[in-house]
Amino acid sequence: MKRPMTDSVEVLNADMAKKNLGGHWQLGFESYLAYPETTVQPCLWKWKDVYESLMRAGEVVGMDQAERRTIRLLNPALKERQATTHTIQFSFQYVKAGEHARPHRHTAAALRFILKGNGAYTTVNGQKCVMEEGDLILTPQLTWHDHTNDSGKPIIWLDGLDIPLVQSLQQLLFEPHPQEAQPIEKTSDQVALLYGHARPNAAAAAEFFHYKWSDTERCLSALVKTASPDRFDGYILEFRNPVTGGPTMPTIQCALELLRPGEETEAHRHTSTVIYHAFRGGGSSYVGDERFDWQQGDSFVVPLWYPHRHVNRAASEAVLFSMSDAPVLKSLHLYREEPAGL
Ligand code: GTQ
Ligand code: FE2
Repeated sequence: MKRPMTDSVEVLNADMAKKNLGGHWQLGFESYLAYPETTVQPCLWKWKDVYESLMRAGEVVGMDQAERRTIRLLNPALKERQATTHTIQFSFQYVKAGEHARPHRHTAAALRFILKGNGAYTTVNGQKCVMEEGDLILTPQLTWHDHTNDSGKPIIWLDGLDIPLVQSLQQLLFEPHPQEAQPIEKTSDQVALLYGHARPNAAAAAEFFHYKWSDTERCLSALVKTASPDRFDGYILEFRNPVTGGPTMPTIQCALELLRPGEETEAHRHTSTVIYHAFRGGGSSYVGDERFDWQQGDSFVVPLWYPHRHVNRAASEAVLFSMSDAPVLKSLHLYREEPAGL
């Protein structure tokens, strides 16, 4: 090919652009940072605002109008993507007495943590999981799930889904179930018995979906009595897969952090992004330059690499539920953490 008589970087760049080519020299030096940078913003959502919107949705949004009556927390920096963080979508779901949310499945993995109400149930692959406050129920990728509220009372839970991650991998699929409700084959109480210290080999075919608050609470109070807190996270309990000992799900790690009265954690930062929800009590979290004062029902985001620490100045214990994308970072060998001044 003929080169122009007076070639230059500018002429070359312009000619390459016409052929879908680009030179490394066209990148700015801003792409050479010694630390990870995120567009996700620290953000706090107050329960009062969420609850008011949920109650209004209960009046104006029928189950025939929406596959699910959920309200999503939208990160102000991710308005286009309509997501809470770049990896996780956090929502609240409200199911009134007598309502049923029809069965479906999707490649996005989901989890529910029950906040208010009890006695309704989620059916996961034919397994009936009756919900109590503080229970964690998983619907891993492509498991069928529908929600039935025959408890006579309304119920509210939080949903966590890896939708933004699965979407960025261009793998988001959805399929409705052919029936109005899944036939029930067994209960999560029956299945739980198969995952004890004595267990059949069949337990390896993981169908453990239900962590009950009664078990979690016992574990938490034993932890406080027998161990010392983590310097960065207070008393922390991770919800592990009982078969593999690995993360809650391949893309999301769920945990509880308990802060005793007067507890102040030290600041650290990590390459995972965390969404917190105040399940019990209140406190303050310092995230970068922000200070979030939270009460029961509030939620907030700690974006990756932001230094953060938590304080409980109240006279009672505070318990934070958290969801993080750490398993993704770890499996890609991108997880790092370090103490940080704040
Ligand atoms: O309950 O099945 O928050 O499919 C988003 C998508 C909940 C659910 C959400 C869902 C669900
Ligand atoms: Fe779903």
